[in-house]
Amino acid sequence: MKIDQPPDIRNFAIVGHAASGKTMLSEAMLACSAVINRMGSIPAGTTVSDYHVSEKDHQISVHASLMHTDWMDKKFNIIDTPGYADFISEGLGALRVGDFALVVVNVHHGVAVGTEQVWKYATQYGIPKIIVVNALDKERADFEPILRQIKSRVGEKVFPMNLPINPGPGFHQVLDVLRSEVVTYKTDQTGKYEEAPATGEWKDRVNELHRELIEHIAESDDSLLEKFFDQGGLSEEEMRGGIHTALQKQTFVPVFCTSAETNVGVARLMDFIAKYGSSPVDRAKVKAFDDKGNEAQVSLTDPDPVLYIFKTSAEAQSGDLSYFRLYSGSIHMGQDVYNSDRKTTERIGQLFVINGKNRTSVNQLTAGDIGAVVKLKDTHTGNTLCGPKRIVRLPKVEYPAPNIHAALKLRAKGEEEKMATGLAALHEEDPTFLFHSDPELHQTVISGQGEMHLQIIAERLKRRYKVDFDLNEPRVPYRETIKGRGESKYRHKKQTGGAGQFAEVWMRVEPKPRGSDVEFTQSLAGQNVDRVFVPSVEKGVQTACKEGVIAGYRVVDVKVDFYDGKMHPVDSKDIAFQIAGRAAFREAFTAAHPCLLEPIYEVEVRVPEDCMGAIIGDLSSHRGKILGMDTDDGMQVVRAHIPQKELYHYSSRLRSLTGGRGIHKEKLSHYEEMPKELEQKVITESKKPVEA
Ligand SMILES: Nc1nc2c(ncn2[C@@H]2O[C@H](COP(=O)(O)OP(=O)(O)OP(=O)(O)O)[C@@H](O)[C@H]2O)c(=O)[nH]1
Ligand SMILES: [Mg+2]
Repeated sequence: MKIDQPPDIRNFAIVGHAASGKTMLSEAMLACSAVINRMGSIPAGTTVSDYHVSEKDHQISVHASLMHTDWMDKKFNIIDTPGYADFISEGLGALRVGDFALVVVNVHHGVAVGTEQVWKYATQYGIPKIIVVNALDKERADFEPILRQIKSRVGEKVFPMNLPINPGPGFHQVLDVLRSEVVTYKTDQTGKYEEAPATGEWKDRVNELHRELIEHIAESDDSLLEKFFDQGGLSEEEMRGGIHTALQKQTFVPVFCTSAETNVGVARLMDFIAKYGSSPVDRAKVKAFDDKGNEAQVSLTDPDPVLYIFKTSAEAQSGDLSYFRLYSGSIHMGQDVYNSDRKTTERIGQLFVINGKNRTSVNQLTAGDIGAVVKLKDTHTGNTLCGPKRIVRLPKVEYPAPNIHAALKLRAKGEEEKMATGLAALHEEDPTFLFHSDPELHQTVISGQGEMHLQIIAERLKRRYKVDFDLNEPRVPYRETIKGRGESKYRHKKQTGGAGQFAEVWMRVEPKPRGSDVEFTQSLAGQNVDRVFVPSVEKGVQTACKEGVIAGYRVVDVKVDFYDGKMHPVDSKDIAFQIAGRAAFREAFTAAHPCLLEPIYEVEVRVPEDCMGAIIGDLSSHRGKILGMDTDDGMQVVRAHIPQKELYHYSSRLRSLTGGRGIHKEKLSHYEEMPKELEQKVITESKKPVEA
């Protein structure tokens, strides 16, 4: 078996805005390199990458897919990622293990929010980017305005490595700037081409661009500049070394133009990746932590294996897989490794290289490579596996917090366990999908990155785990409190049949400041009540507070004082004082001007300038209070307080108000008294009988 050495490996993530053509681009790469005989299509659901049911149904990518192929003696590990912001976790995992990012921009969409997002993440991970402007075969495809737009966003260092000669329907010719050639592609999706020297105006254009390119790469190599002036031009050979370094330093960002659908321009892009693209050697040392949590380094040449698990997939028929990248050493079946996050030892099972749903078993993989292993029992996405001799942990991907929530209500009783198993497995597969069961409000809340995310998760739960349910608006955890003082003298007496019960509890309640919960005190003076009953009364009060008094919500911010009462020498007992304590509290509470509090969230909304009016209007009309505004990285940032009730589906509202360009973060801030008419609605609602 051929072992791929680190300099011969190209690990890259294909990222970009939704529907920019990433999946078709990966498909075209596989066709060029004859992994597949002919290209599949998105409408027919036949691409290698989008093989999951949800991807075929919705005609979008939902999962990151791993593919691999050979090109010019280099092994390409291609990770095609979804463009929808809802599935960002998949792209983050891919960028985490890629050595560079291929950022696809659709000529019709231009640079969009999705593009900016992935750009930011790739920058955070410190990997170079190569831009692909795709769909040049489309009606009215115009390359120059897009190039200008990219330059205005990214900077003048953006440089076209090829130019479309005949953009629009029938597009099949590009000017190869490096080689001064006109490349004519076949339009039968094979990606085959012929080349001829550029002449006339194209020749002039190439010379002009060479000069520009030299300037970009001269930062890494002065001698090139001299040669260029001596010879009046440079060969591809002469530029080669400089390009690789300039790409690493991102003193220039190459741009390619393609039509992924017709496989035009893709082969030469692959040539470029093989010759100049980053290899694991370019990131030979990565940051890690040792077993004491101190910073350490993992080097490509270290003998012990270090693997990062960037994805876990559950495949209905063929079993679960953990996808990993090896940062050092090698790995083979049967090898024992240590999971430094879980602190357990695991034995590596069958190893695979992957093309979409197809797996090819391999004996061994070595440093720099990407593959998959049959899921280990206690190894999860984000974990590091290492050799037992040197324990290290690689930094995990930080996923964005969820921005949408729904309550999951089972249609049939008895499916709770199936549901719990399903939810846990789905979370394992997708760390941005969260769930929790809320005993206070008797609901299971699922949370994710957008409406589409929750929809796809719900479909998967139904299909795979056969549970039937509805998704509803989650119940809001209101709170009950009081605005004034109240008193009660409650007598509990039961003397019919069996042992009697007697207890009398005198109680005072008064408000406490927000966020201070319930404080129970006793100030009994004489001997009217034995002190052994104080805990009983307290228990009764706690029960009442948990159950709520006016609308069934937990009581907070109240001081309760048990100051006197009466007892009976025989009939007074624990249970009697619990009952009296509970009832006395309810009475005193009711007399003390009770009211409801609602949870208020602090939101941070990031939107482009031109959306500010709409965003602020929307927040105000949903009882939001603006706390402040700021600019950051060309975006407007609005901070506001808004009741939780009004946040339901806010992420969808924000997307539609901003054309998908806005994002928000939310966190619970505090509780506040709510408007009277809304309070009344909640109280009335709570009196309705609970549905079976
Ligand atoms: N005309 C034309 N259509 C294209 C091209 N590339 C992709 N498409 C079409 O555009 C649509 C989206 O393509 P995909 O490859 O699924 O795009 P994607 O970026 O992978 O989309 P997501 O993964 O869902 O974000 C599909 O209908 C493709 O057939 C292209 O170069 N030219
Ligand atoms: Mg896709």
